[in-house]
Amino acid sequence: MTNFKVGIIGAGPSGLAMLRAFESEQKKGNPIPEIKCYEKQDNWGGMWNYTWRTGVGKYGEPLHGSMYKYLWSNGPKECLEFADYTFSEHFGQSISSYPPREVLFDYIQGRINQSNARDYIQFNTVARWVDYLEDKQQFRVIFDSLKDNRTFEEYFDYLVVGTGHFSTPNFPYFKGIEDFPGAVMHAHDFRGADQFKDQRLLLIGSSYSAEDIGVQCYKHGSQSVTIAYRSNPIGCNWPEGIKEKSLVTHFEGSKAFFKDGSSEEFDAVILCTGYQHKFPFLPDNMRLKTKNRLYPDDLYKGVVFNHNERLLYLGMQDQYYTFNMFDTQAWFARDYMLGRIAIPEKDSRTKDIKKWMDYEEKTKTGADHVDFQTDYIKELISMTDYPDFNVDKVSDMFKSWLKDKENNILNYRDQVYRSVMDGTQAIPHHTAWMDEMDDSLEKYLEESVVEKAEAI
Ligand code: FAD
Ligand code: NA7
Repeated sequence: MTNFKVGIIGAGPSGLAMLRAFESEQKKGNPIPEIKCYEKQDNWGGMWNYTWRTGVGKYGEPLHGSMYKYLWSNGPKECLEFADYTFSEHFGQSISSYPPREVLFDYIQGRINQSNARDYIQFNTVARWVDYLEDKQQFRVIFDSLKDNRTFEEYFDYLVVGTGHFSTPNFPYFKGIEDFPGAVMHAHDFRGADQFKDQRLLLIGSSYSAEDIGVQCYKHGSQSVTIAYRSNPIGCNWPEGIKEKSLVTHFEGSKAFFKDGSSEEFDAVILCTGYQHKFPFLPDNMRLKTKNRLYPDDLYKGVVFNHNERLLYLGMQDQYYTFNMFDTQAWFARDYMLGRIAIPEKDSRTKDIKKWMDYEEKTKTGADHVDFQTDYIKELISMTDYPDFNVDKVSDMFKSWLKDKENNILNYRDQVYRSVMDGTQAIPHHTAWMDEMDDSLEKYLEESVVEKAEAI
């Protein structure tokens, strides 16, 4: 059955994967439902659509972006590569394994530009509220068209939420922080390391944001970087100038006090304390309530909302795999909506969710987490015609990446990997990552060409 209507909220990598999944079906000559996608920003790409703004966007909406200048991929690109559109196909040459932000954005756009996906997307349009009409078995969604300041509503048989979950800060309070004289911000508002040059920087949190913002600031000339952890230190081989400490207990002026009894003066504080899953457009009974974990509760196969089978979520997991995981979810979502995948009754779904959550509970190390997400993706791939790829090899690459980071956090981005999608061997970037200050697409590609020519 295809005479139904699908609404997609968000045109980041997850929302775009949903569009791509339907498009691939259409290309086979099969009918697809009526699709509409709504994106509050003026372009697609989600997090990868970088903005210099902080706080609110140009129409006064809470700003989505948490990306910053100088961000280079924090994992090998070979681990996130689309199975149906490779980096080699896009760039026509081999590139390094850890490209900068703009290069990854270009890659995302390359795939979607091959289609008429833009025709399905209404930009500058924010989902404000959703009701589920039991009698009609439809969602009524209220939108605001930001450009012309107009409210309107649409009805859908299925609703796909792809609004991301690294946008609304988790902003804990530390006693005395209100009197700290220097800059205090959350990682969400961090736009680049420049302003922290020569400063003594304190980062609170011990996950990806703390690790990467710390290393970026070190690279761009901060005087010192101190990372304060709550549960576990990151535990890399830190260079002189970066160190880890136990959690901050309180501040007195510019001095931070730590759990280990020590204290130290700082010039700036960045809270790298993670994000909240936030869905202000959804009522409580449709809202996903979870922290950042590998298997959020209430999502059958990580996608179908257990309390309303017509509500789907994409990309809500903590992420090792990203772009290709969103694809596998979108392909599953597509086939489910098209009636090709039958899902069991609620009790069985609940049991299946619990099985995965129990498995997650047993994971301890980074390698265990990678294995978990690898198994999850394998299951999804086995259910659809998403191009099969060697997920075990990708899993091995993730594990090497974890080791590379542990060994040397400053040069792991100089390592190169081989694509499992088309066998292309990445080439080293011409300049060591620590010395490369220009992260523009032009410079990156220009230099890669030189590198390639030299290699011949
Ligand atoms: P998002 O990219 O967040 O996109 C969600 C979209 O939904 C946005 O465009 C937003 O405007 C829109 N939206 C939100 N609310 C509404 C609404 N109410 N109405 C309409 N539209 C709405 N991943 C990697 O693979 N490699 C990396 O190096 C990497 N680095 C990262 C660095 C940072 C700082 C962050 C925050 C994330 C990073 N990620 C990285 C993970 C990144 O989140 C994913 O790669 C990817 O962007 C997630 O896609 P998404 O579509 O699920 O969410
Ligand atoms: P994460 O990965 O969710 O990590 C959040 C971190 O914040 C984690 O270390 C938490 O410590 C820490 N945290 C949370 N609350 C507190 C409080 N109250 N006090 C101290 N520390 C706290 O978020 P990230 O921003 O690092 O990464 C998100 C994405 O952005 C990621 O995918 C990257 O690609 C970029 P815990 O370990 O729970 O004790």
